[in-house]
Amino acid sequence: MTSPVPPSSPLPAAPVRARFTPPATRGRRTAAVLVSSAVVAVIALVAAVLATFIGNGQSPQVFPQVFGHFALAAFFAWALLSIANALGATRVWFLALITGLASACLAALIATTVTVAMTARSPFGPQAFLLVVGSLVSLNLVFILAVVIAEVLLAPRVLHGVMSYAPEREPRRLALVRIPASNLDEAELTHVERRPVDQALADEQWDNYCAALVAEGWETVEVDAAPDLADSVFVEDTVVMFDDLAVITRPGAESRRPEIDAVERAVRSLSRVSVARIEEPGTLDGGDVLKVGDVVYVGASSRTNAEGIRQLRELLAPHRYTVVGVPMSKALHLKSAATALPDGTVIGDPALLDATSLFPRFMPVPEPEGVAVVALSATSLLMSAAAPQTAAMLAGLGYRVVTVDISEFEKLEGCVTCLSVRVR
Ligand code: CIR
Repeated sequence: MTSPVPPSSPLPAAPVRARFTPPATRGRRTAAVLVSSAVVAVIALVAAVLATFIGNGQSPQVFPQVFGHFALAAFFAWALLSIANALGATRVWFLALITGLASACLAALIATTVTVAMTARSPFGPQAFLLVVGSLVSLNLVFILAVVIAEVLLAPRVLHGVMSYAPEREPRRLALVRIPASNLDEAELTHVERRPVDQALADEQWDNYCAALVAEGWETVEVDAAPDLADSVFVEDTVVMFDDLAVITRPGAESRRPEIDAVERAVRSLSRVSVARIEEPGTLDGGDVLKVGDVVYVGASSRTNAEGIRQLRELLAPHRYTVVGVPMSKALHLKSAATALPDGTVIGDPALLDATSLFPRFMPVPEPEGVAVVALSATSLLMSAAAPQTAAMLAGLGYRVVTVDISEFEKLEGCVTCLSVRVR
């Protein structure tokens, strides 16, 4: 976890894209074509056998006689429709109608020719020919009509259904992290005095932080290292995840803007993620974004401006989230002052918040370092070892509390939340 990776190269600005749908693979398309044709063929087989059974006074002897014939016709119809559907016959109804009709007639003719060849005394005479052709409007009529109707009405739906079928999979729990830079002493400071940082200890603390995530079932995904971007370890500020949507931020501190390119590359490497960006003149730090269920609280801080909040609101409008602006004048970020428990209760330091009344359920914590918790699951929390009273308080509320020492990052105004981004 501590190996240096080459610095990032710039990426072109990406337009806002709609929710990502993975393109259907060739295998999936082939399966969809075969299944949709098979559905049509089976429906026609059943309809034709039933119609013949009813038309012959519901005599059970009819079944063995006609089943073989219609099974053969259905097989040929399936083969012909598979070719037609693979070529796009189901895209428009009249194409489906024409190909359905042609395939059904051809399949019926072939099957009837085979049946006649096996049963008639002179299978290749004019009488046999008339019998075969005439079957299109007699014996095979229901079969042909059933193929046409099913090909027009059902095949496109089945095809689309198979193509877009996505079985529920156990979601992977991914967390983006970024190895500390080698110039931590040059990190931005806003509300605290500069104190020397022990670089080796910081590296060790970061390793332990990542190990704590892994131990709790999170898979860490490392963003390419940026050894000379002092604040790059605080990866939370550069991207915010909303289900499958990754919003690449535009950090409020100029020195932090070069951090985002490698972060964008990392999120683009994840499957099923679409990417949007906060654009100039908007600024937004991920540390100002607190998600509580469907509500997204966004701190209007020295790092996040009104335009940044407006853009985020616009990006999230088509999704299930509501953006609530929170005035922030006493702390670096909203999440430097408040975070949320898995049950949605916001915990924080009232002295650092302009207004606690914005949160429907708010609970003050006894230590400033205790305001930040990372919800590892519905029942467990990660928090700073510097807030033992808060840890005890939250354990008393039934949470399993995992603590990590992040003293070197706290010297840089960082907290447990800002060292990772959970992809959720
Ligand atoms: C900064 O001022 O940007 C960093 N020194 C600290 C960022 C901490 N990020 C966060 O709490 N989300």
